[in-house]
Amino acid sequence: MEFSKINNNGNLFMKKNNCALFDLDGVIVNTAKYHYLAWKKTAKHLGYDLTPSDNEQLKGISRADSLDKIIEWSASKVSEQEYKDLMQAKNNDYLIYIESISNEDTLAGVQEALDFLQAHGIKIGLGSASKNALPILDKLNLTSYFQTIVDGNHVSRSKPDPEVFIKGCQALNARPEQTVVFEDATAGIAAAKKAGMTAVALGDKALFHQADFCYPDFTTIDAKELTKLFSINS
Ligand code: B16
Ligand code: MG
Repeated sequence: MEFSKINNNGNLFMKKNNCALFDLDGVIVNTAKYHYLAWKKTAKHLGYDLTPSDNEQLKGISRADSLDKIIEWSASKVSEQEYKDLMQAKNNDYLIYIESISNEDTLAGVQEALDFLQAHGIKIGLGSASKNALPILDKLNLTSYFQTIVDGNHVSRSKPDPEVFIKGCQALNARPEQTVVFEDATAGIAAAKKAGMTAVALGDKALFHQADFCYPDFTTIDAKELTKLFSINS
């Protein structure tokens, strides 16, 4: 998004977006489906049938916050030890699902977008709730695009708290109002807006009331759209 501002000297100047923060699960790679399958098993263990609509509320939030919600929905009582075991079991199941992912699993259009942004000098960072973000990026062979990686190991508050995006923006020495966030979760869009950033949603428009822009996926965010989003001179 391009902003026109009058500076202290009364001159007109243009502010361009120069920083891109990417969510991981559901934006770069469809690991969201594996989180869903693993949580569905946890929920079943607690006697609850997790639905796709429940799952929308789990997207983008931390592992512990996700388990808390499932325990609440299933009206279960779990001991401290059982809680730890459920967390571990879910992650073990998830790790099995993602074991065989490779560069071919990168969602269509993502690598082209990363190439375009990199070629145009846009700072690129990752802002993910996942504690498994780094091994996933490595498997996709995308790690080198990211000048900073902020993930679930670096934050104490889960999306919709803006912490993950604020940290990413700071690490890149960028300004929130010049940062564009790509997200697939309503919690992530809320976090981006709280951080004062431009929020771009990937998915069904009906889900994202707070987003500044919404696209079905990265195949529709081509060079022309990126040029607009970052006000790049072509
Ligand atoms: P992990 P994102 C999030 O990643 C997922 O959307 C969410 O479903 C998951 O619970 C969370 O990471 C924690 O993941 O269990 O791997 O630490 O969308 O913020 O990239
Ligand atoms: Mg996501």
